[in-house]
Amino acid sequence: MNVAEITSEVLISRLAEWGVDTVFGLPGDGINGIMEGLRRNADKVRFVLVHHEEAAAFMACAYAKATGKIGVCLATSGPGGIHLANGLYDAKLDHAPVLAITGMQESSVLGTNYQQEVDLDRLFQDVAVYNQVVMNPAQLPTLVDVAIRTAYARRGVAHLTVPNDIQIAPADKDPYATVAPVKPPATKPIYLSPAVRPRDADLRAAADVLNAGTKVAILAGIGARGAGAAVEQAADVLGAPIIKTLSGKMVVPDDSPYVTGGLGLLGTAPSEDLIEDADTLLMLGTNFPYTKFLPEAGQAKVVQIDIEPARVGTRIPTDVPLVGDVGATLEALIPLLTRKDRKHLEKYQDKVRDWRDNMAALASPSRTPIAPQFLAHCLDRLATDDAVLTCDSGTIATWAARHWNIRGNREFYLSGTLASMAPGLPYAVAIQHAYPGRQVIAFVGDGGFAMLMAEFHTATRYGLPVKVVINNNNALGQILWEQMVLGYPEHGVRFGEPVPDYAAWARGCGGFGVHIEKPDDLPDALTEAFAHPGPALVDVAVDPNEPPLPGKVSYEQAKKFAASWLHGQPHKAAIATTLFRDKIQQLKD
Ligand SMILES: Cc1ncc(C[n+]2csc(CCOP(=O)(O)OP(=O)(O)O)c2C)c(N)n1
Ligand SMILES: [Mg+2]
Repeated sequence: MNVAEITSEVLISRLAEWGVDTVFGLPGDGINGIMEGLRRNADKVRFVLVHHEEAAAFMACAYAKATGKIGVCLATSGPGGIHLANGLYDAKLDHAPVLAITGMQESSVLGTNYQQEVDLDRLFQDVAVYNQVVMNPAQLPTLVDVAIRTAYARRGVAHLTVPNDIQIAPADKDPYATVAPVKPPATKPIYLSPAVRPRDADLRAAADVLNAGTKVAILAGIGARGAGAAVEQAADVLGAPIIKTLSGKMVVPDDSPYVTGGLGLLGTAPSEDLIEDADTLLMLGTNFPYTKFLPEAGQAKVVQIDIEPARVGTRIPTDVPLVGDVGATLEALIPLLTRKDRKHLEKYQDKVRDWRDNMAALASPSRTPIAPQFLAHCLDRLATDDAVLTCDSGTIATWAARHWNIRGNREFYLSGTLASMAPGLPYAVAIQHAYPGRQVIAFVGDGGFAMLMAEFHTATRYGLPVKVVINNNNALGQILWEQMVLGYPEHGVRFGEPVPDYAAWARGCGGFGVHIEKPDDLPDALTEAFAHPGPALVDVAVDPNEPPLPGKVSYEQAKKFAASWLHGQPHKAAIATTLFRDKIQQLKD
């Protein structure tokens, strides 16, 4: 039997022509026509069935971040679409090109408060850079082309929502009379990114500022990705240490002689010192939000390179804003720079050595309960040189920032600007799907894991050998410390008893699962999990009273911390031992 082509087939086959090979989603009565389009194109586009649409959106976001190609997610009308929202905001805030496709009630009932009727186009008005209801089969495939091109060009979320009747309408149907001179446009599935390089005069002005500086600092963000060699070359000529934002961690290896580590609450003391000390700052592809950790206005001359004109100069008064691709711009800028002596750089290399010694002391295996730093250190030591680490928001991000080292071809992804809980596991599933041969590890909090833990079953169903390592403090650890730093005793942040058996969940899904409480058992458990051919989970009970201390504790922070104690902070003894023991450990080593 010859099956007539339906509009959804045009939608999906156009995605394939754009090079889309995967759609992450979950079916529903609002997208049964689109599912049929996927079924008919199953040889070209794989449908990955998830357990929660939020995870599908995180997966599309991670797929885009890791491959550079558009990530696509699919959800049904009403609740399905609503579930996508958090993952789509993650893509928006981290500038990842994502296409969200949703269903909508039949066009004949729209506006009648029909079952599940939610105006998803209105709901996504804020998150989307392109947002359209498909009203007529004749709009496809053009709207797919415009949506994807816009998502790439504006680095954000495009949304197409398709009513049920349009999804299964004959693809060649144009049911309405057109009014002259209208004719649907014919378009092609192609986008080529422009090469952007600043004007020569602006490059000269930037070079003048950088050449005049005596203490230059570089702050590199994810926008410098792919330009790591040029960033190090600039650091070499300028004798300038490199600070990396957390999102930009993989831009330059952590063992680079120029790197001082991260900045901000989960950064390093040498990076903070450097910012206080610098007379010139070169910002590369970063929109680092924590202005409190940037130089005071007037302290340093600033040159900032960013691809987005509106972003340059939003955080700090910028003397020379350069709009351009970081790699292309540095290539043009470096020949204009004069070489500086090594004094400033060497001072920070000494500080970094001391800082690393302190961090190593905190990662001691002799601390019980297991120190989260020891866990992160073991991960770092035992993972491959091309491992991809995904991470949740929470104290885990601090441990990963400080103890997970970028070396070889390692990569690192997290929800950078939205800083959402729970992306670690869905990110890992999507990245493993994109790179089946690579070691992909999700380093997650117990709070974040519990939110989307069903996606471990997605990994086992698809045979995706992701490794999940839970930094299990049985608490919303990050918030516990935030409350204390505000001067308030903790409240509503510990999960208490009974403690769930996440390892049993992993085994129940058909994967490897183990629960670890003793430091001595940890390296072997990780080794076994990493060697396991399928998905594996290591649930590690870590010390819940281990504070993710900032690189430099300020007097104000210490005072507030003390206030929370006076106001009745529970677990004081355990926390005191932790803090005190750290001091002893640092003094001893
Ligand atoms: C969706 C969402 N809800 C709440 C928060 C606020 N928040 C940030 S970190 C955190 C604690 C996370 O707990 P867990 O995943 O166990 O990590 P931990 O801090 O304990 O290492 C919370 C509640 C958030 N960022 N995202
Ligand atoms: Mg936790």
